[in-house]
Formats: sequence, C-alpha cells, structure tokens
Amino acid sequence: MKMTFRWYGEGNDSVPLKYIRQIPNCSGIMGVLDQYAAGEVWPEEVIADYVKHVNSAGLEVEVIESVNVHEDIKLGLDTRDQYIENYNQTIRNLAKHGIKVIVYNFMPVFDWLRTDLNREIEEDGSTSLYYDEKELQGMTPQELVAKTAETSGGFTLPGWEPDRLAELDKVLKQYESVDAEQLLKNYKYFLEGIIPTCEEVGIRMAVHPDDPAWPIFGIPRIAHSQEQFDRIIELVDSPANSLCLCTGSLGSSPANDIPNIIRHFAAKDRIACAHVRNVKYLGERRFREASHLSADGDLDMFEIMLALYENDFQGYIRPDHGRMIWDEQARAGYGLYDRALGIAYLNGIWESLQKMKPRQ
Ligand code: DNO
Repeated sequence: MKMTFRWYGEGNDSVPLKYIRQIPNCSGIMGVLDQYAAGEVWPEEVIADYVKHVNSAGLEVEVIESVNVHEDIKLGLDTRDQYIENYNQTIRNLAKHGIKVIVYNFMPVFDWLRTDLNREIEEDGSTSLYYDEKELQGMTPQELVAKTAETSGGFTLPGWEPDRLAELDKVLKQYESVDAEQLLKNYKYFLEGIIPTCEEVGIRMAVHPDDPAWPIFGIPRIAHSQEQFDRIIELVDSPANSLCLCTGSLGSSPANDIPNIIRHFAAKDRIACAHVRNVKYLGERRFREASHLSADGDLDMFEIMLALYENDFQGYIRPDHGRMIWDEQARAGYGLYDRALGIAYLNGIWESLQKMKPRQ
C-alpha cells in the first residue's frame, strides 16, 4: 500500500506540503483542483504545474479526488454528452502527468454531508464532524447549506463548492423525476462514455460511497452497500471501474460489515484506493467521527487493515476526517494533527501485520 494525505492546494489548505512530507511513511498526496467547476476541462498546463509543485516538495501525486460529475450527467439530460467529452479530456490530461486514480462520486446534489462540523466531544474537548438524521429532518436543504457555509471557517468543503450549490432549488426540483433505477441507468451511460478512455490511458476510476450511507432529503442515492457496489462494478466490467473504499462513509451504517466488504471487492481487484477512518455510533442514524483508534469508535481498524493486507492491497490509502485537536484551525475534518496521528497508527498496524504474517 502507499500511504497518502489529502491536500487542497497552495493557499487553499492550512497544512503545508513540507509538513505532509514529514509524516512517517507518507509518500504522496491525494490532490484536488477545486477551482474548476463540475463539467469544466482541467487544463493540462495547470495540472503539469500542480504535479511539479507537489513533486518538488518530495511527494507523489498519483491520485486526484473530486473530478466532480456534472449534475446533467446524473440527471441524464441531453447536454450530458458534452460534459462526458469534457470529463474524458480531463482524464487524458491527468494521465499525461502521472495520475493513476481519479476519486469521484455519483451522489446527486450533495457530496458528504453532516449536521454539525464542529461538535465538541465531551470526553476530551476536541471537536469532530457530527450527523443526526433528526436534526436533518428539521432543516431544508437550503438551511443545511447555509449552516455548513457559516460554520466552515471560510474553507470550501469538498462537494460543497459554491457553483454546485448556486442552483440548488432548480436541481432539487429536477431530481423529483429521477428515481434510483433511473440514476443507475444514467450512471451506466456515464461509465460507458468514460471507461474506454480510462483503459486507453491507464487510469482507474474510484467511486466514493454515499456519505452518510443512505438517501437524504428524499433524493436517490445508489452507492452505499456491497450489493449496490456489485451492481455498479457490473455496469461496465473493467478494473478501470473501481471503488474508493471509504470505511467511515460505508461504516456510517452499522449494517455494512467493512472487513467483509473489503475482502469481497479486493478479491475482484476493484479497490483502487481506500480512505481509512473511524466513526462512533450515537443512536439510530446518529454518529460522530472518532480518532482512528479502534477503541475510540465502532469500526475495527485492525480487522480493516488485516482485510487489506491479506488481499495484498497495492493501492493508495489515506487517513480521513480527523478531529480538531490541540486548538488547530483548519478545514473541518482536514487538519494536520489528528490525521497525522491516524497515519502513525495505521502504519503501526501495517508493520505488525508484515512482521507477524510475512509474505513468501
Ligand atoms: C470526503 C471526501 C469526499 C470525496 C469525494 C470524491 O471527505 O472523501 O469528498 O473526495 O466524494 O468525489
């Protein structure tokens, strides 16, 4: 496995690249160019400069996150062909500069979503991301967007880019006529349009699970269980059509057995990368994020890393959604300290596995 760290770009992240370079065993970043709206082509020269900049800090960038899919593609509108063509161009441009995996999602309207970005954890005074379905039901989507923007400390959150949300009312209305089956059909059309390009240039698409792992605001969602991912990888049967196995997103639902899901998809070689983090259940559809330590949450990190190890996982891993500790001021979920602690811990598990179960 290759250990990496999500980084938002110079001037857009509170964590400098040189700090990331100093985290033990962290060889690269999962990068973002979020100045581009969904549907726009990412220009080759901008990608080239970005990669050069990251490399000059001694880090690799082989994974890019959030090449966002335009809503017209998810809605299946006539305009989708142009956006698919643009997506193909971005894929080609990224491949030319060494990108191997693109993490994306097919969640309508919203990416990951929480009802509180800075919930205090009483036991230790740190804060973390928090979700309560009851609170969500008392809000309109517009209110949630406003609250998220007000409490994000001035940072743009992944999937909450202003352009995406500017047309919220219109887009929500358009989804009234799209159910889960239709969304899946639109997804197939998208994959048929891009996977041949990926195969040609050597890129793997890694779909991120819905987070939380159920539909919200009555909008369909189709990527939050093993059965659904089985359907997704069958839409176009190619290793280029793979998963970003996010333990915390899938793990927001106790019904998902994460180590088993890992075994299932790793055996088929459909996990291109993994986001490894922990969650703590607080009640029915109510959870908060925890430190990575197994004992602090409800996911068993040892079993998760064991499932990856036993399947000889060669992909990229990163920690995810750290708590805010030691008075750090950063983008919610994306500070340095707790995610660096997460890496140190995951490294420790991996080293134990290597020494206890050496490969022949
Ligand atoms: C959340 C991230 C996601 C992910 C996107 C990919 O913390 O893991 O925002 O990058 O869903 O499109």
